[in-house]
This record gives sequence, C-alpha cells and structure tokens, in this order.
Amino acid sequence: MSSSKTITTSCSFDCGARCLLKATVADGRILKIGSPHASGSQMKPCIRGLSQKEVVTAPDRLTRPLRRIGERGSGRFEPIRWEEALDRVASELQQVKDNWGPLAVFLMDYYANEGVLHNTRQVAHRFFDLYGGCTSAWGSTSMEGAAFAADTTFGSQFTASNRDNLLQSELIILWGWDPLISRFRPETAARLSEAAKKGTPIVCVDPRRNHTARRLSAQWIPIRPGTDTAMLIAMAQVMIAEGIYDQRFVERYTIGFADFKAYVTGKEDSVAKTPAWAEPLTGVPAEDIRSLAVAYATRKPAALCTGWAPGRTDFGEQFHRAAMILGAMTGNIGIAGGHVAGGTDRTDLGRLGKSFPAPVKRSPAVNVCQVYDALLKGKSGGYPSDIKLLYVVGCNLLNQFLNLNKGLAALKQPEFIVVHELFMTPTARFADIVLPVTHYLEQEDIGLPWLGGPYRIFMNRVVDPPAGLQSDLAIFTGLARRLGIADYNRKSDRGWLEDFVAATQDMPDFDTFCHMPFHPVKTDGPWIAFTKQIEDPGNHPFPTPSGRIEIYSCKIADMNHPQIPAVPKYMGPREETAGRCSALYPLQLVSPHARTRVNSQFDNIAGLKQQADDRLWLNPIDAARRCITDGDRAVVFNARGRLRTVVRVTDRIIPGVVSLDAGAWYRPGPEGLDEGGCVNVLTDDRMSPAGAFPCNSCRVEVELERKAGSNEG
Ligand SMILES: Nc1nc2c(c(=O)[nH]1)N[C@H]1C(S)=C(S)[C@@H](COP(=O)(O)OP(=O)(O)OC[C@H]3O[C@@H](n4cnc5c(=O)[nH]c(N)nc54)[C@H](O)[C@@H]3O)O[C@H]1N2
Ligand SMILES: Nc1nc2c(c(=O)[nH]1)N[C@H]1C(S)=C(S)[C@@H](COP(=O)(O)OP(=O)(O)OC[C@H]3O[C@@H](n4cnc5c(=O)[nH]c(N)nc54)[C@H](O)[C@@H]3O)O[C@H]1N2
Ligand SMILES: [Mo]
Repeated sequence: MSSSKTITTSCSFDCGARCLLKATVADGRILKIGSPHASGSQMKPCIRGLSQKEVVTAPDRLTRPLRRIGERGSGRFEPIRWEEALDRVASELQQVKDNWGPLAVFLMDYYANEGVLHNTRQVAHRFFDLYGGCTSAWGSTSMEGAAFAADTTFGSQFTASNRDNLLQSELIILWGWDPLISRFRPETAARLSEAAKKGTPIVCVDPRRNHTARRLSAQWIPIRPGTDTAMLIAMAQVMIAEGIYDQRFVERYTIGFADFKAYVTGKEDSVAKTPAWAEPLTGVPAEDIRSLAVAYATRKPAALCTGWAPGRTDFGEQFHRAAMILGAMTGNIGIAGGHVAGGTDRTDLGRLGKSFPAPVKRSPAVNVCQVYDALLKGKSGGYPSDIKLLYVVGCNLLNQFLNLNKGLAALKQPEFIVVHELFMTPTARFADIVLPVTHYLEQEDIGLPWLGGPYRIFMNRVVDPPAGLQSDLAIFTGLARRLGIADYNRKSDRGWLEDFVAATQDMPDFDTFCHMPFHPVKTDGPWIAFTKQIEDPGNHPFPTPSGRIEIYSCKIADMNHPQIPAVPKYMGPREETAGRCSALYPLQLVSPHARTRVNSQFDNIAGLKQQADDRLWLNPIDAARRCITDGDRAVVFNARGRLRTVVRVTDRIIPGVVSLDAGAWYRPGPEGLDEGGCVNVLTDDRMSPAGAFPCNSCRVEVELERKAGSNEG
C-alpha cells in the first residue's frame, strides 16, 4: 500500500457555512476526512462535512445513467449507456423546442452545488440560455422575505457584519435563529459562545428552546410562529410610549417614522399596538414584551440577530421589515456591537472578479412556491407556458417544496423529466432519464463562504469519480455539442478556474492559491454594514429612493398592493383567520433545518441518519390531551396530507406548536400515508404577498397511531 497524503478542500453545498476539510487519501481512496489545524475555530467543519467519505462511497450512489421502465414514480429503471442517455435527452430538448418553443421547458435548478465553477444554478442557466430560453423559478425558499425587506428598506442586500462584532454587544437577541445548527458562517458559534462566556445577556425568541438557546443557557421567550411581527411592533410601541427610542438616529437617517408611529400608537386605526394587544396573539406575556423592549432600547450597543425561519410564514416580509425598523429605532445600525436586524446577513467581501458566465436573456419565471401549480395549470392558470419537459438540476423539489401531494400530481404532468442527481431521491424517482453526477470531492473548484465573507478556499480534487461519471458542466457540454450550441463551454475546468483567479485583483497567482489551504481576503479592520452611511450620511446616502432607511418604503408604496403596506404591519396568519381550519387542526407546525442534513441531503446516509432527531416535538400539555407519551408513534395530518413519526414529548416547545425537522425523505405508504416523515406533505403552497416561502405557517393535528384492524372513528 502506498503512503497516504492529505488534500484540502471545502464543502460546496447549501449548508450555512463553508469550512476547510482535510482529506487523507491513499491508493485513490479516502481514508478519513478531518479538520486542518490551520482553520482554528474559524472554518471548523461540522458533522456533515466530516461525513462526506460516507456520502462519496455510499452503496446507493448513482453511477450509471438510468431510463425509466416502470410507471412514472414507481422507481423502476434500467441502466443505459451515456451516449444513449445524452442522445435521448438532446433529442427530447430539440423536439420540444421545435414543436412548442423553448418556454415549454421548465428548468428547476437549485443551490445543491455552490462552487464557483460547478455551480448548479449557473451551469444550468447558461445552458438553457443558449438553448433559447426556458421557464424557470424565481424567489428564494430560504429568505425571500429578508431579501425583499433589505431591498425596500436599505436598498441593499449586504447587511452583514463580522461576528467579532458580537463581542462588543451589551445584549444579544437571537430571534428565530439557531446558528449552532444552521451555522450562518463557520465562526458564528464560536463568537456567540465567547460572548456568552463573558457574560453578555442572550435572549432567544423562538417557539422552541432551540439548540443554541440551550447550549448558551440563553433566556428563552417562547412565541407562537408567525406572530413575531406583532411582538416587534408592540416593542416599538413601548419605545415610543416611554420615549426611549433613539430620536436622533430616527430623524437623521430614516424617513416615514410618523406613518409607522400612527399605526403603532393606534392613531391610524384606533388600536394601540401595546404589549397587552400582542399578548393574546403571540402567547408572550405583556410584561416580557415590555422588558425586552426596554432592554433593547437602553442597553447599547445591542444586536438583534434574526434568522430566516420567522420570515418563512404567511406574511413573512413584514417580520423582516419590522425587525429592521427596531434596529433603526434603537440606533443599532452601522455601529460596533449593533446589528442590522431582519436582513439577509450577506456581505460582498471575497467575491471573485469573474464567475461562470451568467445568463444574459431573462427567462419568464414562476415563484418557487408555485412550481407545482404552474406544472399543473400552465397558461390556463396564468403561467408563462404549458410545460412539456421538466429539467431538474440540484434540487429535490418533491421533498423540499411545499404541498408534496400536489407535487405528486404535478410531476405526472410533463411529458418528459430529466434529473441530474447523486442519489435516487424522491424527485429522481419521477424522472424519465436520470443522469448521475460527480460529487464535489471528485472535481476542482473554488469555495466561497455562504453569504459571502473574507476568505476563499481552493477545492482540490480529492479522489477520481467512479468510472464514466460526469459533472453537471460536462453533461451540459455534451448536450450542447449534440444541439449545435457552440459557445457553452470551450475550456477545461482548470482553464475556467485560472480565469476566475486571474480576474480577481487581490488574489495570489493560481499556483500559490492552489497550494494554500485558504486565501484570507484583506479587510481594513472589522466590517460592519452601513458604517459609511452612518458616519458620513452627507456623502454616503443609503441606496434607496430617499437616500435614507425607509421605514415608509417608497418602492412598496409604488407597488400599491393591499397586502404589502408601505410601513410594516402585523397581519394574522391566513390559515388561522379561516376559523374552521384552526378548529380542525389546532396545532401550529414549524419545520427547522436538521443538524445532520443539508436540507434533504444525507437522509439516506446511515451514519448521519442515526444521529438525526426526526421526532415530532410536542409539549406535555398537548401530549396529555391526546394520550400520547414520549416515544409513541403518531400520525400528523391536515387536509393536505398525513405522515407517520415518533413523538418526543418535551417542554422545549411552546404549547400549541409542534416541530418536525425538514428534510426526511418522503416514503409513500398505504392510503397516502408518508412513512418517511417528510414534513412537506403537510405544508401549504401559497406564497406570501411578496413571494416568501411560508413553510412555518401550517396547521396540523396529531393522533396516536391506530393499531392495524382498529375500527375507531
Ligand atoms: N445544519 C444545517 N444547517 C443549515 C441548513 C441545513 O439544512 N442544516 N440549511 C441552510 C439553509 S439552505 C438555510 S436557508 C438556513 C436556514 O436558516 P433558518 O431559516 O434561520 O433556520 P431554521 O432551522 O429553519 O429555523 C431557525 C429557528 O427558527 C425557529 N422558528 C421557526 N418558525 C419560527 C417563527 O415563526 N418565529 C420564530 N421566532 N422562530 C421560528 C425554529 O424553531 C428554529 O429554532 O440554514 C442553513 N444551514
Ligand atoms: N418544510 C420546509 N421545507 C423547506 C424548508 C424548511 O425550512 N421547511 N427550507 C427550504 C430551504 S431554505 C431550502 S434552501 C430548500 C432546499 O431545497 P433543495 O435545494 O431541493 O434541497 P436539497 O435537499 O439540498 O436538494 C439538493 C439535491 O441536489 C443533489 N445534489 C448535490 N450535489 C449536486 C450536484 O453537484 N449536482 C447535482 N445535479 N445535484 C446535486 C442532492 O443529492 C439533493 O438531492 O428547501 C426548502 N424546504
Ligand atoms: Mo435555504
């Protein structure tokens, strides 16, 4: 046996971080994946990165193209040769274009691979752009509410500050945010732990006492999902009534405060949005709302850090807008120890001068919540086209998109479905042709931090792919050749990467970059969003129509949409307002991201599945009412679907709410019951007014699983 060597790379999936991996390799096989010392706490990989050997070598890894032989969705396939598979896909693409035009192709590409070169979205979009266009999806399943709010309030998506900043905060509020699980940059957990250790008060507002709250021993304020905006607005009311908001900041940097104040105080609609008003909506005692408002307004600087989950609700954008306004009312924007609440948490640091060429033509698009509806209804439903061919790259939509049972019908609709995948996912089962792809450890690339950040990682090829396997880019290159598209890809992978590096000013030469574990991007001191706008507003206006932080948004006012008010307002969850629904399905359901998965990825990997918490969290009060005890098997259901799961009875969740991690694979059982525990058999596919993905606005009922043969009701 030859001696082993170590090779550095990073993950490239949609994971919340971007860490350094150190692979030990011998005889072309991975022995181990660990974390290099060089990374310190800064880029330390989590259990998911460290388990990638198991992913690459998984026994169920797809290694040959497959053609469907059974009924669609039956999962019956036969292997075929690459030539044959690519010829078939190319001829279907040509035929659809000739007969129906290119818009009859729906491209469902998503963020499975976020490498600079093997980026699933960019390689697919470029191909279909040159093909002549297609119909595709718009909107982020993650943070459309935050993106909308950032654009309309600040005129910028770049609202992030470095996490060292938290060490200067006198108070940290984690609102619907669980970064010890979701990461939000690799260093976040370490900085929060340091802040906790040095005694910074940390408060967590969440329906669950989540992992971060527990590990940091934070104060937990339980809240009902989808009602956060009411609590934030009541906090604003306290600050106004008690005269403790930062009047100087509001006058100097914002517009529209008077309109917001008129709503908050009740001048506009005779309802003062006091803590007593918010208490029955949110489930949070009025006194707790007042205390948090006073603390946030008076302990300066303070960081209100919001996750995206509270914005993945019926009126999600209002949550992000309201949090931003509180950040402004407390003067915590653009200063050390403060934080832009409600934003995307993105930065533009570390971008490369060039990336895989993005599309030029804009294709018509439907919101990510409406993909199934568009497949089912086409033009008759007001969508851009009738879909004949669905092309899926890097997306497990049947598992991850809302209202899975509607998805089952929708995926029967197209005449032809192509899926590029590593595994036979619930979505891939519906393909006519499945094209297996390489894993990121099998190719060279560049890894950039999730949400941006000041470093870049050269992703070395760690092992060779299984014989014959191709990357998405190589597959599209082969299809382009067959379709006579000359310009798709004239370079080698290396050639592209060298180009990206050469086009980036502050990069070392390519060879040096390849041999360093990571390249730190120089920043002049700590980076804090909007410091220039705050320090020198005369020369640095906010990029909004007014040049100020828009509490009243001119852009929203122009939209003139009755459900998107120009100042943030609380609007009740839609299902709750439909009274019958809340009586039939009295529990609210949230579906957080799992510690052991990236969305649905790795649910099929035994080592990770064993460590997953795929139980339904249920409060003891709700459990007792249903005669359910810890460890019981139960069925969770509503009008859209039913799933079977195991119950974890815990007081770490507020009464009236249940929680089930998203991402377990759908496994159909008898009578429409999902035995895999895929939460999206329950969720509703109506987007929020501004396009947010409302997975956390969902009502269900839970019952003990009936024994076979029981004839109860
Ligand atoms: N380990 C891991 N990390 C990940 C991912 C993963 O799958 N696994 N996915 C990555 C991706 S793609 C994304 S978009 C991000 C997602 O990041 P987020 O959207 O921030 O994460 P979630 O886990 O959905 O939810 C965070 C917290 O919000 C709470 N919550 C849910 N609904 C509400 C609500 O209405 N109000 C309040 N106050 N709290 C609520 C949940 O209980 C949970 O504790 O994570 C990224 N990081
Ligand atoms: N109920 C509920 N639903 C949710 C969420 C929630 O919080 N609750 N979160 C939403 C969020 S934030 C997100 S981002 C979405 C994620 O939704 P998806 O992006 O559909 O989720 P993934 O499970 O990451 O699916 C990516 C697929 O691509 C495959 N893949 C990996 N690498 C490659 C590659 O290089 N090439 C190709 N072709 N394929 C590859 C993986 O095997 C996997 O099946 O889910 C959303 N759905
Ligand atoms: Mo996401």
